[in-house]
Amino acid sequence: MNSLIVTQTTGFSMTLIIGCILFLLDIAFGCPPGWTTFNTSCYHLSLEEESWMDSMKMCEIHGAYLVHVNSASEDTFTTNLMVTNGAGHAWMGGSDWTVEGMWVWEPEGELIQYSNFAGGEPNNKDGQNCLKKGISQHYHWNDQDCDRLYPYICETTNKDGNPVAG
Ligand SMILES: [Ca+2]
Ligand SMILES: [Ca+2]
Repeated sequence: MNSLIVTQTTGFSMTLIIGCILFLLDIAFGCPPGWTTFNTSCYHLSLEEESWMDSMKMCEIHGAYLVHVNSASEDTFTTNLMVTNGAGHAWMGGSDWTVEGMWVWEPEGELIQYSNFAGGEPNNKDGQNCLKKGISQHYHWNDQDCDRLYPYICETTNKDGNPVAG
């Protein structure tokens, strides 16, 4: 009887250990299910339309942030992600809420270096403070009313910080 309990306990422990190893391997070598790898980050496009604020919150709930597009290649990647998934528009994590005309990546407030605004944008029309891109401006960037509802892209860093193939 005792040996049966020991065997069951050992079996359970082994299952737990193997489960932990697989979990750690997943963290070390790729993005979670439903997330796409690009360079050192994982991305998730949500087709559920939310305000900029709720998009930000949903990303944070999932341990991520509303996407920071820091380069032309990341810009192209995120546009392709939108086109592939049929999202005509998407929120990004930029805003000029704090200082009008000073665009930063939220929530840290890092100044936006690379940008790809459409001609005539950002125009702050009726007080637009939130960053999006969409098909109507050929996926160039635009400042928009933060309460508008759009799909959105969350980004989180790959836990090992290294590019992952595939
Ligand atoms: Ca503005
Ligand atoms: Ca605008």
